[in-house]
Amino acid sequence: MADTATPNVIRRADYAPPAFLIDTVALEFDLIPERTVVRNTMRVRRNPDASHAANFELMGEQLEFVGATIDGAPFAHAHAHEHGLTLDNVPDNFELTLTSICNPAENTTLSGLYVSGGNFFTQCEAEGFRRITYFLDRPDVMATFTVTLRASKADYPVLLSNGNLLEEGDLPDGRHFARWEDPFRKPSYLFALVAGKLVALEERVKSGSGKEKLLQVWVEPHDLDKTRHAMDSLINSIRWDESRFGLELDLDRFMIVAVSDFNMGAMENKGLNIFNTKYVLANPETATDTDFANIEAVVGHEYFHNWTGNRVTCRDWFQLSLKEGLTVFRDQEFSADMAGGATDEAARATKRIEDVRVLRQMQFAEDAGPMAHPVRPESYVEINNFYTMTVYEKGSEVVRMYQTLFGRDGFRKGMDLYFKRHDGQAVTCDDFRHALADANGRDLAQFERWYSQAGTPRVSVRTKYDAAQQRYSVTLTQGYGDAAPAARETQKGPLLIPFAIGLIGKDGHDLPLQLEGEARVSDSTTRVLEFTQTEQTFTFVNVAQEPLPSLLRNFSAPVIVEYDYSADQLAFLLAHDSDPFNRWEAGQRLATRELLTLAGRATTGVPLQLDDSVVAAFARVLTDETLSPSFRELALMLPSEAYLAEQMAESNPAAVHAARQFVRKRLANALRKDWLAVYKKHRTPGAYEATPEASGHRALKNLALSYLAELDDPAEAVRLASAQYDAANNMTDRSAALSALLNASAANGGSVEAQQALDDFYRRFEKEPLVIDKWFALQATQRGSAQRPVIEIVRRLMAHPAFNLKNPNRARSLIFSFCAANPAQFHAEDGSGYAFWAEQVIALDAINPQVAARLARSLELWRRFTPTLRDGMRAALEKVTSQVKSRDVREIVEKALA
Ligand code: B3K
Ligand code: ZN
Repeated sequence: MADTATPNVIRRADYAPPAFLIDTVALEFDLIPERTVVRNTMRVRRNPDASHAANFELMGEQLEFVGATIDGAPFAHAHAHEHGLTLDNVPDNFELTLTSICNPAENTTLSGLYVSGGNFFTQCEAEGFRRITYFLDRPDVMATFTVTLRASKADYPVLLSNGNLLEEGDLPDGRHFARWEDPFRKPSYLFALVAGKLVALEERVKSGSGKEKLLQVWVEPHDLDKTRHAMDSLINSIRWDESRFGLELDLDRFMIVAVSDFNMGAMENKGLNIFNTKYVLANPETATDTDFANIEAVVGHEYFHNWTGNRVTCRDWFQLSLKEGLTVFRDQEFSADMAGGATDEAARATKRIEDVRVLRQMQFAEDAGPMAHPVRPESYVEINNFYTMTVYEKGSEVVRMYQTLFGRDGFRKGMDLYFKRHDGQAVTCDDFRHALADANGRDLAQFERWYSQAGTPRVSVRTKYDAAQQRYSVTLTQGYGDAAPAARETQKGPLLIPFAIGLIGKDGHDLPLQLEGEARVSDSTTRVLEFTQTEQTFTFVNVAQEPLPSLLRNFSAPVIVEYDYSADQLAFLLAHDSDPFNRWEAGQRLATRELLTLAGRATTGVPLQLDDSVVAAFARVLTDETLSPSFRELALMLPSEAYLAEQMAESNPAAVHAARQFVRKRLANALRKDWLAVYKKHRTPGAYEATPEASGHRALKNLALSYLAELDDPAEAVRLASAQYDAANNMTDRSAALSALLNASAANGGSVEAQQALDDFYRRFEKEPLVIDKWFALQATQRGSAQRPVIEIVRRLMAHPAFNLKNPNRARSLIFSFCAANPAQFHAEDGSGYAFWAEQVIALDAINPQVAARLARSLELWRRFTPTLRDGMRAALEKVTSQVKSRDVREIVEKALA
């Protein structure tokens, strides 16, 4: 890895340790929006483990170089250039002071130091620190930081940075200062500062060893009433990491700061997490149950990074999943434990189902397209493009498989050894795997392939029952089908797949399990088979009746399972499987199969029909009051249009939409009474509670409302939705009612009730940007009709005074919602969606390349669509390619067209 110049393609194989190391950094900031002066004093020495270099190359971007001194004396041989600064012939060990100037006010990229709402914020991961000062901006250079901030006291009364506050005081001319020290060595990407007019909710807690810790959630003054949930989530995260992993908060103070202009969800800067307001601010009137759950998850995620990411960090960015996959796994387990403890399997399954749904819809799609890459990528052009579903979500599945193989205790032993070996270091995914292997006395060489092979593995299953011998054999075969070329190139051999299985008898109960060669029956009725060969047969003995297999229980590996279940067998599993995940899965398989058949018919114009047995299977779930409401909601929700389109040989969003709408209408009309009964039964009168139970009731009730809105005569649904809208004491119910009103009237080109509710919603929440984001998103994702295409509504909203392309949340709420979450409207045959997409990618490219590159990705699967759509998408991609400048967007569109 070169220290400065940015070649086109960066390769993992080229990693080399840095020629110099930086042990300490003292930063001084004179914060002025248009012209911030940064003085950076570093203790530098040659790296004994690297080859000799005469010159010291530092990275820097968009900086004005002022001057350099070495050991206190001016240094003349410093040359600033486009990518940084070169210092000729430096000594072996020296103190270097660099002074430079940057312009936070004009920084619309939201990377580096920038101004948002009149306050200063930073975002350094992955390579933003070089936009603040010249540095060895790579994660394997770790230093201790002292930071002095100076600014106008009236404009920036609060001055924050990482670690502990050493000193603060007044300066002449109405300015003041604060000095912070972070005692832990860290890479530059974890640096942060915040300055401005903010207030904090504070809480003092004692950590496991009895030390007092100060916790703060900093927000703009008018948002202080929306911080309680984030604080509670932080306290729960601290407790959970102590009890589940024995990991304690290491600083005296831990701060969360909310900012409304932010490229992603949040950032784990040491002791000073900076968050998108979306993942901090919540009260019942403004935030939905989903928002509450997301805040808990993201607060947990960033907090857990304090150990998995910060105390032990990545050697280079190819190892990103070392911290992200592991930390996503930890936040998923945290949320599951918060919902269901260690033992309530049904409550835990709700979380598991939601996570798997995201994985399958988004990561599987990524893995089948031009951006397919292994969990540990081999190369990149722009690292910010590799904060992907694969690195995060598939990375989490890879970590989960260790736990599935070794159990919770074995996994914990591995984590303990990992910290014992690597605390304070910058390491690799291999180091993590070795710790897990050594702690459990296992050879995990084959498991390495999960890190180096792209593509979604397919496991096909054949079964055979021998009644005379009472033997049941399960033959598993693994491969990749016709994965994307990038995926094929990386394939080296079979994976170690933990394949969890159960066998179900005719009465619906699990059968006892005993594998051939084993002396006795297993304690559990679920077995994790270690599937390591291309084809492998597992034989169960003493199987008294022909069983129905329950395959890949709890989704024990990120693979696609192929097995020829009949519709009746799926209905049986949906009714009886003891594994709640697979119960849900059976319903999804049943629905997917039916929907794909119907989508195929829709393309040929054959009239659609739905089998009564499918309606009956749904009716059973709907009316089964022994199932938890949240499970029923998940089971009754049809697979998304995006997921279904992805399953077709040629994606046809219009056909998928027609099929899915047909089924929704059919289920609505056939089960009308049941939907109504469920709607009434699961209301949650009284004060709002954010508990999993209450939110389960709301989810099921609002799903029922959305089905009722599909009725041929939606008058009753409109009445219910209007009444719910008016009476709602929480955002979950209010936004669900608004959505039902919009969709109930879509076919007729809109209704008075829907328009009134929309106008009311806007007036009511005009001062709440996060709620106005919902207002934009609801309109962008609504159903359209021939007389009223959604693109027209979206274009009109682009001109709304509240729209602002520079604010990523707002851009996402309107543009991304339409381009990525309204497939039937976005993929209009006339290409109007693609033309809009191209305009917006080009406009965003000039403002914020990271956000533009995300939007650019919504066309990457273009080759899989029907010919007309394919041509339209190619033209739009070509147009964008010819006009954009950023490396971020270029990488995406060039890979898409390659
Ligand atoms: N580590 C950050 C993501 C940074 C993204 C940079 N483009 C948030 C997280 O995963 O916790
Ligand atoms: Zn993370």
